[in-house]
Amino acid sequence: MSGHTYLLSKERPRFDIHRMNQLCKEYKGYLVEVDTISEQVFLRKYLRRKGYLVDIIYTGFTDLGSEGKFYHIESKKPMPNLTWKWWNPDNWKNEEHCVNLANDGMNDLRCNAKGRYLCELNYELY
Ligand SMILES: [Ca+2]
Ligand SMILES: [Ca+2]
Repeated sequence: MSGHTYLLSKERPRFDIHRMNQLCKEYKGYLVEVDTISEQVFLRKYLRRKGYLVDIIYTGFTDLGSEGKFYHIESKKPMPNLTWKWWNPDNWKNEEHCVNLANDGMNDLRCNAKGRYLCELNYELY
């Protein structure tokens, strides 16, 4: 969205929400906090156009410590009403506490899969 910059990791390391959020902070950002459905649609279209949606793309949302109640790891604000993937969040095997942005909606998944992660900066880089 305007006034914001998004940085997608080149690598697909094993995810660790605290570590990756820390890496985003090195750019004065945080793991992406999708605020509205229009931001979700914007990001989905952008990532799909670039061919990145074949990968897992982790966001900053989690329900660690509050099963079923998703919040943002940095702002601690509740996750807004975004479009979820069909049948999700399903907390599959009671192991899914992080959230990735997929083509067919947000999905909860385990917090240690290998994937990309998206940082959001509250300013324009270019
Ligand atoms: Ca969960
Ligand atoms: Ca799921």
